[in-house]
Amino acid sequence: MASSSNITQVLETGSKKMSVGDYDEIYKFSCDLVKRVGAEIVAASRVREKLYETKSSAIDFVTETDGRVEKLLMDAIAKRYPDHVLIGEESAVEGKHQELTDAPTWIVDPIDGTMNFVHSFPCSAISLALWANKTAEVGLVYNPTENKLYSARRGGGAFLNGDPIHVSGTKELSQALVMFEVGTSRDPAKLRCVASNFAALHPRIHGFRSLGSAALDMCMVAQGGADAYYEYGLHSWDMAAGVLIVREAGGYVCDTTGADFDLLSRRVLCAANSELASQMSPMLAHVDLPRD
Ligand code: LIP
Repeated sequence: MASSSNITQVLETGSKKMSVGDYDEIYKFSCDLVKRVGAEIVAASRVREKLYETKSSAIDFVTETDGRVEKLLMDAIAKRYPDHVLIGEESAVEGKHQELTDAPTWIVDPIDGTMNFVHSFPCSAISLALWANKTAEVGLVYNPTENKLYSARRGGGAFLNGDPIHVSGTKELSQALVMFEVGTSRDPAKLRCVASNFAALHPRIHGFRSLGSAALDMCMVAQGGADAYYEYGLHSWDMAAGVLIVREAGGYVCDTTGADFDLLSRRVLCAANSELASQMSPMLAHVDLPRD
């Protein structure tokens, strides 16, 4: 796992100075927390028929487990770091909108891949990230049913269950395995964008894959199992940890237009390298979505 003994290095954040030692502690705390709370998801997964409600669309699901896991994560973080800001998927849905500021901010998705969780398709993950000064410092994506913990610290590399991971070396789009998601919206403009991008890319790549979890798709790029991933319609909590894991695995993260990545923009393009991203972005059709 990443660590640093240089506890004298001090980094400015919005509300207080954070040392590398602080981030070491946060990293360890976060790894322990997702492992502990992930057991709740495993236990709930054993129930075959799961109750769910819908949120933004008829295929955007939330379960009692999403809310309970988010509360367990948020309560533990608030107890340990009472002056840090919290942004959570389910809290946001309840109307607790939280701006991203320079302050140390935890961004929490209790179950990324809720549709998978409802269907017992074993690709769901807790996504937990700490951002400070609008920069990702710590990112964890934990698939508890498969006991896979992807983790990264800024400048410290990316890991799967403690072993270093790296993106693939694929630079040619014609050789690429590309991940994408249809997403949880049935908005016609969004679906036209998804269909158009599929049609544009499909004849030019090796193939498409989808895991049904944005966070796990990004981790698959980070570990070199896929070469790129793009999606429209995401939220900050889907991407906050995964983008750091991709970058720390040596990958490239940008906006789907090729511009700088913006966590609140609802879209992302991750690739094994900038060469691959620059072949993809001109081919993608875009859709305007309200910012987070
Ligand atoms: C969902 C992702 C899914 C993606 C959706 C959404 P949720 O997150 O897992 O892969 O296509 O845009 O972000 O709602 O399950 O946390």
